Amino acid sequence: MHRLRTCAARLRPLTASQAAQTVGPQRPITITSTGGTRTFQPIRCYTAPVASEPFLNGTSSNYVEEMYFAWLENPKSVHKSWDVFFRNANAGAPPGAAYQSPLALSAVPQLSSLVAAQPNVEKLVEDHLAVQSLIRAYQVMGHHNAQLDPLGISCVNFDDAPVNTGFQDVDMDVFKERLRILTVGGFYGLDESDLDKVFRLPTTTFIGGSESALPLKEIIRRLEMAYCQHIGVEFMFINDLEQCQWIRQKFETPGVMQFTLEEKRTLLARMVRSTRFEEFLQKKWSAEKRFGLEGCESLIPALKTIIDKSSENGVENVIMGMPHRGRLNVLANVIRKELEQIFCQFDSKLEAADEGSGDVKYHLGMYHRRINRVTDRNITLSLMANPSHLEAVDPVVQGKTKAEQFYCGDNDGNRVMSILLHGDAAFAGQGIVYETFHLSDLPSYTTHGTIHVVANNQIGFTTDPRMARSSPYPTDVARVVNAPIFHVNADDPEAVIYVCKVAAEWRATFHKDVVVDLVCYRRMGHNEMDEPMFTQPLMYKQIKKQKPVLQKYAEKLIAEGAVSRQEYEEEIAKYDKICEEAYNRSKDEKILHIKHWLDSPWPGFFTLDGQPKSMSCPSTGLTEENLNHIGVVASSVPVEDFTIHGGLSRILKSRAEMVRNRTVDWALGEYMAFGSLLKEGIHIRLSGQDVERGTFSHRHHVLHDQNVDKRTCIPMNHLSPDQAPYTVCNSSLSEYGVLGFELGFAMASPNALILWEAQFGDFHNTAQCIIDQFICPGQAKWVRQNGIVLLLPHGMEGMGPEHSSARPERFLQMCNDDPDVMPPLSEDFAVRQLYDCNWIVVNCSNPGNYFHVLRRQILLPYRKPLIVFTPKSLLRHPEARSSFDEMLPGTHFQRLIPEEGMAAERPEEVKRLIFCTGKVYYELTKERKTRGMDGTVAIARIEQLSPFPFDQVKAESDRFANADLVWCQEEHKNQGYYDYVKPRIRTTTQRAKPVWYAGRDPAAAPATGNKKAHLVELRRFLDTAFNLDAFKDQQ
Ligand SMILES: Cc1ncc(C[n+]2csc(CCOP(=O)(O)OP(=O)(O)O)c2C)c(N)n1
Repeated sequence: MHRLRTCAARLRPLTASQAAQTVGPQRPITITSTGGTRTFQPIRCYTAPVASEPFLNGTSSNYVEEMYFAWLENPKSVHKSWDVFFRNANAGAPPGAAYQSPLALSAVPQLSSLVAAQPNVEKLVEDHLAVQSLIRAYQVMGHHNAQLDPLGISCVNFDDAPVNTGFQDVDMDVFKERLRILTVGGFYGLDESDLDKVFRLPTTTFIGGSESALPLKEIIRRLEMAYCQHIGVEFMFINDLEQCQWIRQKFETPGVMQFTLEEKRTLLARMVRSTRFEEFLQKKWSAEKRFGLEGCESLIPALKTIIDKSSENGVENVIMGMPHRGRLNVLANVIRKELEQIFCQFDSKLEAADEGSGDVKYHLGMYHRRINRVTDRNITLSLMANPSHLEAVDPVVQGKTKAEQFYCGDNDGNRVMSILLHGDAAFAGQGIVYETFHLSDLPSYTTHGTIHVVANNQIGFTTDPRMARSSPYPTDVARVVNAPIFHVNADDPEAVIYVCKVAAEWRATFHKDVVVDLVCYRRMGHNEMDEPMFTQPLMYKQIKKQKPVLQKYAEKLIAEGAVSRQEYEEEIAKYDKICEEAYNRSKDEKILHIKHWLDSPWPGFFTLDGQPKSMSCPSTGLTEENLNHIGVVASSVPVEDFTIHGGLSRILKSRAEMVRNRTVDWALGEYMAFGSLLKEGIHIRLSGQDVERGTFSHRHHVLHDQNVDKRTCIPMNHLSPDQAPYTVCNSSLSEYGVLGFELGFAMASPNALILWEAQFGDFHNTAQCIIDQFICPGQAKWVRQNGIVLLLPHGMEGMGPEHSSARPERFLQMCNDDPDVMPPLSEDFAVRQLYDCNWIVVNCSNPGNYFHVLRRQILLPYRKPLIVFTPKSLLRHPEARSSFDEMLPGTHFQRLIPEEGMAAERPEEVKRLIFCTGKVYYELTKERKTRGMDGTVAIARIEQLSPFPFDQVKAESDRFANADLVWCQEEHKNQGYYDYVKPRIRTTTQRAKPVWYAGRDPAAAPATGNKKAHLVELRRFLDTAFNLDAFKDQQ
């Protein structure tokens, strides 16, 4: 079989794309229509294919392949000219020499015995090849000629002589013109005289239905019907024959787009709801922004069809993400949020309940479980809350979907799925779309197929597509993952719901992404207050003439007799009444509750009022036995006949040694935290670039058999039979996408520890949007807690401006604790303070404290994001170790590690108290020792930077009452922690003492690229830190 494929492949001519030699820029083309003049970029045009045989071209390959397979089975089953050709090719004839025309055959003595020519066979073969090519041309390029634009002013083919589309009676001139466009100039030798000839249909088409041969005229008509009406199917780039065949069957089979009366009436009713909802809002709140759906009303039946069909296929949970456009309509008519809850969002007089700062109405999320009326099955629908930042929610939806699949054991995505909606400009422009697509087929990130729906209103705010993208369609990004793209004219609701059905079936069949491109228009401006005529005057003149789609569809059904005018009007009146009644009820609402807009409830985690069940955190320590057990697993290979790398054996041995000595290094401390939580039934997922081994080769959570390819072992999953599963996964090289994904994963359940590790801390800035828009303010905007953990390697180690700083200043600047107010101290101060903060920022100086903070993350009675600045050189620093004693029952995370050395013995004699955080502590203690200042300088480590340990900092400065106060950091003065800690330390002393600075000078870059300069800077700030006169002249 393999040989057969290779041989066929050798015979196959190059495809157009393989043969492409130049992709030359072309002049933009101007199209004039009744609606005005628009200019478009031309599509990329490839040069003519280079065939390996003179008569072969890119589109005849399937035919030749079929012939070849038939010949292999029985050489007599094909025409003799093919027989000769295949024999010669198999005998190794070079390209161009294998084919012998019948005349030449007789002239070549050594082949003369093989065949004798038949006069018209060559023409017959050529004509069949031409028909085959024609069919293929429609399959490949037909979408360029489909009538996709409801306004009729755009033409994706960008040709200045657009052909009439949808012709049914074949006019040879039109046909030639069509072929010229479809085949980039080729005409295949077919002529008018061929139109009535009957041709056998290849197996790569379904236009014949039950017939295997058709007259050319009918072939063309059927191809036109399948590919050049209101649906443009873009799929021939998919490199899977079965998938291509599946799509061909769905769109080519005659009569495939039939709807029952019932379906048409349901569709009309859905169009009524979609249209009248916007009209109702416009009538009641004409001066309010709502980003209405006018011009793309068929989005609502589109989504409902996808959901119905998916529910029919067994899906029980649909997670959706979408931008502003039509969001309220989707909430009302797809998710079925109570209308009064939506309407009261428009009431500016309503007071907000004090649950956070809230968000505008077209960003809020929603969760709803209900019965799907079409399938009569339960379905849970959620729309994720999102920020204004377009497409940022995409990976979040995927992560949440993956988590829901994980928790219900849905390994193939049969029960849980995601739908992502996009605007055309954002889909083409935002890189996160690409990052999200690239997660779609990765084992630890796949959600087994997402259905993407693009509300392609052919404009982005004020920008035309020709300025918004360099690709013909806004959807081209989907081609990278071989997702089929169904373009559809949104003014044809039946075509829309047909492609949506096919999209849902595609997902259910292949578990891969698919795109529905709803080509529509935007009746109003970008929002209802906006004037579109400033920038798109001709387009909007056309839009003003455009009959609304509901009206068009209703007239069609009335003309067909599917509904009467009276029934249609009753349907409208019925929905208007529903809206009016809800509007009246909405006036009874007195308070706006954001919690009504929760997209991810955590049943059972909070009290019924949504409060934490306690305000305390138990000890995060473990028994000696438990520590030992996890330590043993961490230093062993729990499967038999598994050969690990020699270097790793040494690492495991040294771990075993540490366990015997009752100590942990960084990696082992992390192991203890993860292992114990897993044993307590908490799922752990650690994701990021190269996290399995660890960027710094310290972790080694996945062992690789050195003798068997791809054989791996995760010891953490061998802890105990009833443990929770551990997922550790190397991610794609993405920060924005992967962090968004993990954030979404963490939303699904509070009973899991989800960690994202940046390769180096500074790389988090390519995911800044997820941090700024979701992690930092998520709870305040959407009353939604999240316990995600960010591990950000950080430290000035002479590695240059990059790879050094995780930018602590940025995280700290976004903390919501007040620098100037000393919070009231109480017994549960530490837990309360954590409850009130927007996120927790820590820099642990030893593995024991890291262990505790990870465990605390789960043992707290609520969830907050945790930002951990993690070390690099400390991973192997001999002093950065912790004893089991610091991790036993009764021990806790230390927010501040006070001075415990010689200075603590006579605190009154201490002249200086240095506060610091993280790795610089080790540099300070070394320097202090060298200078013999252990008794005069105290050093306290602030391990939890935010919320700031006001109480413990105060206790420490009170203890060393005669000392001056210094903040020492290795970062530059305008970076790091200084600006954050200084006012807070001053608050603890009631501003009685100044807080001096010892650290690097202000700088633009986070670190120098020069190792020597790095060391000089270090020396300088250490000198300052220990020079007791350093600040005298500043006093
Ligand atoms: C990341 C980001 N950049 C810019 C904006 C500002 N903005 C809001 S809507 C919009 C146009 C979006 O166009 P499109 O994606 O086609 O959706 P439409 O509004 O046309 O439905 C822009 C630029 C934004 N919200 N997000």
